[in-house]
Amino acid sequence: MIWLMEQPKRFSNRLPKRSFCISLKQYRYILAVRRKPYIAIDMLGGAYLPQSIEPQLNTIWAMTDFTAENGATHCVPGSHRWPWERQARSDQFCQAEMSQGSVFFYTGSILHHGGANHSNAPRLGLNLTYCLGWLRQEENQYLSCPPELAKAFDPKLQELLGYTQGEYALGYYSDPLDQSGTKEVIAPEVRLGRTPTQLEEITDLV
Ligand SMILES: O=C(O)CCC(=O)C(=O)O
Repeated sequence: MIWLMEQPKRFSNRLPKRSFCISLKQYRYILAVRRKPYIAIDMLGGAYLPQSIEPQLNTIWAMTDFTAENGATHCVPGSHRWPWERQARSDQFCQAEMSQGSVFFYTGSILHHGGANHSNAPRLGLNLTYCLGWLRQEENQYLSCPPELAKAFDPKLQELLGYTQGEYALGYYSDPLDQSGTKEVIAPEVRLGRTPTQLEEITDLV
């Protein structure tokens, strides 16, 4: 640990850096939603960061057509520049109507909500969101995708999940059973059976 803090530059140069990672992944299966919509901002760090910093980018992939009738995502264009507490009027929302296979991009501070589904079929979407690599992810990827599972993933996906240090002192782990005192600062990739530098050889994401 002391070694790490005293030689940050040297350590830093040897490690790939993760500039962003997956924050959340979830399927949305919207049947008939008739309750009052929950209007969301996904930039959960909003209370801590200046508004000029947008730490999150979101995507929703349409697995079925997204239509006005089946509740295509509602959002308020420009609301990422609004003060945190400003409420939207219903006439300020527009809908991300799109055909199956399309993707809707919106930043973490855009006001949005899923719409009511008035059709007879479900609306299916895949919501993948990304945050800056030095932030805590919305979904705890290390529990959702523990090393036993992540080992089999493509290295680029491993990196996106967070199995790469975001910086020299962001994300290492210690071996709790080690009594030698030599395994206090281990790169996460070691749990996946490879070294950090191997990633640099196989990916251009760093
Ligand atoms: O259902 C949707 O289309 C999006 C909903 C959503 O992203 C949310 O509720 O945070």
